[in-house]
Amino acid sequence: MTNKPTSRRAAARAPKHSAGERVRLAAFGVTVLAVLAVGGWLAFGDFLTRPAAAVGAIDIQSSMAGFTPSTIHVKAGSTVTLDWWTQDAAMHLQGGVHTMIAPDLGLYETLPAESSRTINWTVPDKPGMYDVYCDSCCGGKDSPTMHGKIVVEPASATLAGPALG
Ligand SMILES: [Cu+2]
Repeated sequence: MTNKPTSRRAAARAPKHSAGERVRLAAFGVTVLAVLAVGGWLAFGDFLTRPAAAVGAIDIQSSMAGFTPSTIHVKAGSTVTLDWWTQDAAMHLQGGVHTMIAPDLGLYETLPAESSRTINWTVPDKPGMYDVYCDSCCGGKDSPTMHGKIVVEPASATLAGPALG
């Protein structure tokens, strides 16, 4: 006398997805991929489309959010290369440009809409922390958002941030 309860129980336990469940699982997978793709594009879109910075240069973006990064470190007396770029359209910018103004450091530069430019700048031998601002968009000098900092380190110092010198 034989019975086979084991195989019957195994069959009952085996996962069996109905067609409806398979469609729901597939839809879930597609949704997850779509969310990841959109999130990735939002997070990294700028990196994919922006111009590549030259090796050793300081990459600076101007946008409606101000300068990115908002603080840079440079060495007193050194000559640094700033790779400055923006994706903003001219209609958002006074005179069609972003500006980079640091009166104490002798900086007064302009950047046309949707462009990039390289500035070779000899940092004055004046260690300290200086204000830099854009005066041609989003409220300009009066808007805290449009201000950044340039930290001029003594020539002998070890630089803390992204820097050159
Ligand atoms: Cu600006």
